[in-house]
Parts: sequence; structure tokens; C-alpha cells
Amino acid sequence: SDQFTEPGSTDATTGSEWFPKSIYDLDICAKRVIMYGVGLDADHPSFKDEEYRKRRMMFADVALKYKHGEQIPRIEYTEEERRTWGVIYRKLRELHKKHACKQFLDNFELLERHCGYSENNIPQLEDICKFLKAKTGFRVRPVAGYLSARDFLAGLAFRVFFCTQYVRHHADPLYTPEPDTVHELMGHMALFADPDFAQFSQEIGLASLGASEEDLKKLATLYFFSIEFGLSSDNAAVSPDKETAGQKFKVYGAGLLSSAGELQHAVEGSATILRFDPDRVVEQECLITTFQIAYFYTRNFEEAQQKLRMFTNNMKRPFIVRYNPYTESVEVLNNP
Ligand code: HBI
Ligand code: FE
Repeated sequence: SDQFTEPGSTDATTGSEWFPKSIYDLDICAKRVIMYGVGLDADHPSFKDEEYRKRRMMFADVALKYKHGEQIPRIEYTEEERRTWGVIYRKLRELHKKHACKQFLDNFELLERHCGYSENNIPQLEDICKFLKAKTGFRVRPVAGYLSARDFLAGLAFRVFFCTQYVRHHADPLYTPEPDTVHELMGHMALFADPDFAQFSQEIGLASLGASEEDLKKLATLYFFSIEFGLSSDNAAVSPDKETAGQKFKVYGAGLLSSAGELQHAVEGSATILRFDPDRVVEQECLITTFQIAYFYTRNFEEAQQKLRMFTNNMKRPFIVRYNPYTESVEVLNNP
């Protein structure tokens, strides 16, 4: 059956390139890591320190051996890694309390209570995975590094987040040129416990399956300016905090909530902040090693969802995909 076509072949039903149809197919996506992801800073110490590279090989090994359904191996983090985590944790938690949206803060507290989050401990993916599964059905699975936007977004279609497990190089705790576990755990995890946010994320993923190159790039950009750099205007100006009362925006994007520098730039400075209108957002360039030129806001996740839907409804695919939560697979139907 074409449910089981292999990557590299053209799918009989869809006429497009292979894409995952079952949550088990994500084992294939997870293996296609792009080392030194495009646009990253190859002069960074993390690419040159021999010992660090060796440690990274160990993490890559864990991620590449992992198969859907297995327990995620627990990592014994080094003293140095825990020090890096602690520095960022203290700094970011203060800023979160001022600038993060309520859903993020409430769920972050649950992570502290149930998943071993603290400034002295790097949480384990297996514990977070169990927690998210119970909250929204989201899961995490380890990944060795940067994936193509297509492979990365495909995970979201199955409520799976590809999650790095290694820690950035200690030379510069507050900066990393590539995603690391500090970014994932401090920035992303809390909101995957929110039902509206989880639904929004999955819908970007579903729209990406078998999408044209052009549409895929647009979806990656929408992901970037919402899930990574999004702001919300709900509850913002009514903040009880003296210092932030009157500020117009709360933050939900993980790229901001995991970066002290850019978070302050975005909401305490005079950054350009525009309404999240997908037709406008897709025109914006995604910057990797510098601050963004503009940020985008919606009132809340429901509004982001509505706008995303209106946009993806106009994308053309010769087939329809429908997620079946019982089988954790997508059904592909010809679109007559
Ligand atoms: N891969 N592992 C990993 N983590 C990311 O955050 C990530 C990625 N690949 C692509 C990507 N992000 C961006 O292109 C998003 O805009 C989709
Ligand atoms: Fe991210």
C-alpha cells in the first residue's frame, strides 16, 4: 500500500515526494540531520573545540539510535554543562516573569514541579515527554541537530517536537548559533502543554506535508515568526508588574524566551512590532545569527490559529491530509 512507500520514491496517491504518513515514519526524518545547518556561524568555538565535538558525537549517537516508542535515554550532564544551564536559568526566569505570556508562566511552573526544572538540574526529555503527552498529546524525541524545515515541520503534524539534547558550548552561555537543549527546554516546552498552542503547532505541521517548495518556505517563515518569535497583546497592558505595566505585548516565541538579549530588545526597546498577518509575515526574512528586524503579534493563540487556517486553506495540494489520532497516522485522500 502507498501508506508504506519509501523515501526517494514518488508517492502513488499524492504524486509528491515522500512524506511521513505514520508517527513511526518520523524515525526516517530524524536521521536526516544537516550538520552545521545553513546560515550558522562556523567560526563559533563549538565547531572547533575537540572535546566538545566528541561530547556532541555521543549525543548524536543517542539521537540517531532512538526509535519512536522507546524510552528516551537519560543523560548524565557534566558539571560544566550544568553550570551553563544554571547561568541561563537564573537570567531568563527573571525576564520570563516580566515578559512571558500567562500560559507560558503557568506551564513553566508545572515543569518545575513535575519535570525536574530548576537552576541546579537539567531536566530529562523522558520526563518532559510523559508530562506533555498527558497534557496535550505532544511528545518530544531526541534529534542530533538541525533538520531541513520539511523534516522538522513534519514532526509537528504528529504532535512530535524534534528536541536537541546537547548543551551549547560554555564559552558564551548566553549565545548559541544552533538550537540546543537550553533553547528547547527554556523556550519551547512550556507552551506545548497548552491545548490551543498545541493545536496551532500541529496545523502548521499538517499543512507542510507534501507542500510545494514555495509553500513550505512560507510555512517555515510562519513557524519562525510565531512559535519562535511571536508576541501576544492579550493581558499585556494590564500587567500587575510596575516595571512592565503599560507595555503592549507579552511574549510567547521560544527564540525570544530563551534569549535574554533578544527578549529585552524585542519588548523593552523600540523594535518594530507588526500584526501577524500571514500574507505580510511570509515576506519577512528569518535571521539566524542576529536579532530579527521585525516581530509579529496576535491577540492570542486562537487568533493565530484562525489566521493560519485562512492562509493554509488557500494553499493548493492535489490531496487532503487528515490526522487520525487513534492510529497516530495521516490519511491521504485524493482531492477531486
Ligand atoms: N531543526 N532540530 C531543528 N530545530 C529547529 O528548531 C529547526 C530545525 N530545522 C528547521 C527549522 N528549525 C526552521 O526552518 C523552522 O523555521 C522550521
Ligand atoms: Fe526553536
